[in-house]
Amino acid sequence: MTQSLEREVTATAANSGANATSVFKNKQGESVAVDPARVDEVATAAIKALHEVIREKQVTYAEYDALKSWLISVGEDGEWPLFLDVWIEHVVEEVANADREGSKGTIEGPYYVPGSPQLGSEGTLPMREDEPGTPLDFSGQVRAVDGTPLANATVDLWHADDLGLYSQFAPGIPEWNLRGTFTTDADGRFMIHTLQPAPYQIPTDGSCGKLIAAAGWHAWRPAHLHLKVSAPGHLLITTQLYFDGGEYIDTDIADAVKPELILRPTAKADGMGNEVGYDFVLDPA
Ligand code: MBD
Ligand code: FE
Repeated sequence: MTQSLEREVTATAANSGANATSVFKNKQGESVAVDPARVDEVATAAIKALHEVIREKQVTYAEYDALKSWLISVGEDGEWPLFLDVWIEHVVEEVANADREGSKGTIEGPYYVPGSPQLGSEGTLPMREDEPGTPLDFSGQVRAVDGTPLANATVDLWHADDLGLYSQFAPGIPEWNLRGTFTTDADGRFMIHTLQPAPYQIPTDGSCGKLIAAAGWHAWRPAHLHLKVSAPGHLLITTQLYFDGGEYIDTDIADAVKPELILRPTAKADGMGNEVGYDFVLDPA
């Protein structure tokens, strides 16, 4: 068996689901108190919306039982983070960031881990010696909405490898592979050396994969870079950047592509891969 086939086999839904669940639990800590009136309002509306679907689609008992088994398996596979981030999060992001003037955000997804290696204003993401992919020089400037460059801003970047796998969520990949934290220089600038990622396929062997297959959908997200950009006194922006003309760019299963987030890399003059620039504008806190 080739190395890549072996990795595809061992990168199971249960494996990445369990990791995504524990990463989320760490982030969440103790659950926050929520106003009962707000729970009543939102939970009542959500349950009512489902009732409407059942009436409109004339859902049968067989279908209700199929839903029940599927929901049970989403929990058993640890795929609640994946399910929610693929099909629900983009609307939460839309509502949360509707009033921002700065750069567009988009969903975080289930695979962010805080605390990646600090690499200064210019550096190379940690990667294996034989890491496959086209080199990409990704540079830019972080600014306030009034145009002031923001020195000491943080640019936290993470992305999948050439097989679409994320370190810490698939076995056999070094801990911080393709994850790093950069700090802008006195002019608000950064320069990141990495590789162009490949499209990402939702694990097909878990309950999310079963839903996708049962519905006849495709299971793919276009190739993307994930970023969190922040600076003191400004709102943190969680976003993703995509590649012009890339596969699935118009049919992202997670519905998280926006026209403002599409990069157009060009070949470097020295023939050493591609380069692209992208600036981030942060709203005041
Ligand atoms: C991903 O890589 C991702 O970014 C999202 C949003 C969901 C699943 C996998
Ligand atoms: Fe992703």
